[in-house]
Amino acid sequence: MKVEAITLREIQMPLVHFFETSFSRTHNRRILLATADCGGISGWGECVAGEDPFYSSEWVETAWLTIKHYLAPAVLGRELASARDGAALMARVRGHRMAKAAVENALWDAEAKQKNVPLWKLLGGTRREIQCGVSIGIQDSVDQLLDKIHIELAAGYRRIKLKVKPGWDLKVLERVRARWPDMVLSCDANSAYTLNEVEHLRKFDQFHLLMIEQPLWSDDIYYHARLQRQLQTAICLDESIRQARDAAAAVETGACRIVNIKVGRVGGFTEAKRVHDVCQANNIPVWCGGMLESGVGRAHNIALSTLENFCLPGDVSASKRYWKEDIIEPEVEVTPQGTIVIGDDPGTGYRVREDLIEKLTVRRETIREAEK
Ligand code: OSB
Ligand code: MG
Repeated sequence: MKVEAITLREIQMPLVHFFETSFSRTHNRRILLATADCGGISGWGECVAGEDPFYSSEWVETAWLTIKHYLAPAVLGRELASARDGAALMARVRGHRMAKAAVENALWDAEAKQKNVPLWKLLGGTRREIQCGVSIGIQDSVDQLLDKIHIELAAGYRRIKLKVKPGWDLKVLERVRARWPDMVLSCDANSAYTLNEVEHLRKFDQFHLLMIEQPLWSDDIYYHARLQRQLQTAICLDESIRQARDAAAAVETGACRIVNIKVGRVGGFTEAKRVHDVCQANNIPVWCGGMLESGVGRAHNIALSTLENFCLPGDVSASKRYWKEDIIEPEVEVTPQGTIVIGDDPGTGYRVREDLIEKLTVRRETIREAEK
């Protein structure tokens, strides 16, 4: 597989409903898509970097420049035996994992198409149906939140995750639990607390949450281990796990009992598989996180979720929860039982709607070997 060109596109898509976390509120997504042209086949990848460097240090502009100046030149013109080789060629660049994942995942997509196999099989997946949960952002009122939860439970979703922050936490959880005492519920703080708030965080235990995601600093493992010893609720790490070595350190120190795997956060499918394997070897269940992806990234998350140790419902939900019209066909649909059924079609099993992408594109650039 020879990589002849990498094309970057920025598309803009308004969310059906704003999404608010402890760090920001998003109404409109700027999404960077990367395509890798390899011998007449185009593989697609999505960069999950945000509009701002608030979830992590990466954002759309750094990803664009890093791919253009370093990552695309590292793989262009090279004869790759597999997408995994692409990851190795880009390894010299430190960090910039979301940018790397966009390119590497485009190569995996191309490889699956070239070999005429489903991407999920190429990744080593086994599941034929995956379990879905939803992540519900901070709302303007608790009543609005309760309405949203009601809608998602009626749609069949198997786990509700609520975004929390100081001032939108215990009182909200109390009202939610009062109405649904038994539903599978978790929360995600996106690093909104510190160790000064241990007593406060201990109060979360009364709500019997499946987990509390990333309560402390986004780059921390050690203090999460201290916190985990003082909580009954399982800690799940998201931001802190950037590579398999972090997962190993988290396991060794007892910093979490569950891991959220986001393929963009860890730099691509190759590292995501390694994180999965480290967790599996240590009996740590994992689930697939989301970054408000368009259909391209969503389809990749679905493929990843078929790996064996993805045994908890992921933040992988239907296209229509985010978009009026998604850029893949068919759109991602969730069964009334809250699952996504995995097909046998080659590649992701979803066709990329290039006509629609063309209309949504605000900038585009193709990088070729000659321009190295
Ligand atoms: O922490 O999981 C997170 C969205 C943007 C940034 C960070 C996170 C999220 C979500 C949304 O929780 C998950 C989804 O795509 O539905
Ligand atoms: Mg999270």
